[in-house]
Amino acid sequence: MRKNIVAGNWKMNTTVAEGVELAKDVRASIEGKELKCDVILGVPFTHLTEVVRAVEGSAIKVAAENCAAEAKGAYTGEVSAEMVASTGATYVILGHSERRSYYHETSEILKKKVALALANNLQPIFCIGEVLEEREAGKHFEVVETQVKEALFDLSEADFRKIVLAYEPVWAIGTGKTATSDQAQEIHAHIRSVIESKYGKDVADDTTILYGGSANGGNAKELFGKTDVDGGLIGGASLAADKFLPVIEGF
Ligand code: 3PY
Repeated sequence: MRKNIVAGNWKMNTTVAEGVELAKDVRASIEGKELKCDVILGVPFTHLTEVVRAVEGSAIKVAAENCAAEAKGAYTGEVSAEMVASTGATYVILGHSERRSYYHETSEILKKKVALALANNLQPIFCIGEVLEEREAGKHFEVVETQVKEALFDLSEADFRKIVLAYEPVWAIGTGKTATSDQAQEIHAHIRSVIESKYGKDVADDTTILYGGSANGGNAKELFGKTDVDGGLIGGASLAADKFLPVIEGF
């Protein structure tokens, strides 16, 4: 069954103490409310254990923002999927455009990360999206299609069903620009049709596809109102409970 999800992506923000406070504030803000979506907090590695503890017993789930492409060993500074899972986190954000562009993460690397995440019972929130020049050249459909096919289409149907996709147009990340809800709908529908071509209609219908890129309390309702937009991966607006709550309530 397709789920609605609102996931925060804290990126490289907050100390551990600040992150725990933020997690507690988000928890308090949703307590007793009937939510129409699952809520996930994507937090830095250093925060995972403490944030998992802070949200224990609530409906909130925790995600890492990345994991290593190797299982274990001499990879100084890396954090494996197994380590992430051992904190109690249940999701991992993979392939965010900041990772693809600043850390040169290719589809080949991401494929390994996805496999390790799944092997450790972590659900990938897999990000795809085009840069401005690609959109202006009318290549956005082709770009996201290639990103999905290259990294995910070797998965079995059972494993593909564990993937949450997040469409994040790179030109809308940290720029204050958001895709219009019609632009989001058009490309989400395309992504769903690409999934259908490989895994069939049931899987395509059941796949959660989030929108990301300057989504906030002001535009969430409009975006989430579209048939193929199943929630959001939220950057800046996830860094304060009073800004995140209106997004969570955007359904
Ligand atoms: C943004 O909202 O800017 C994001 O990058 C979310 O991942």
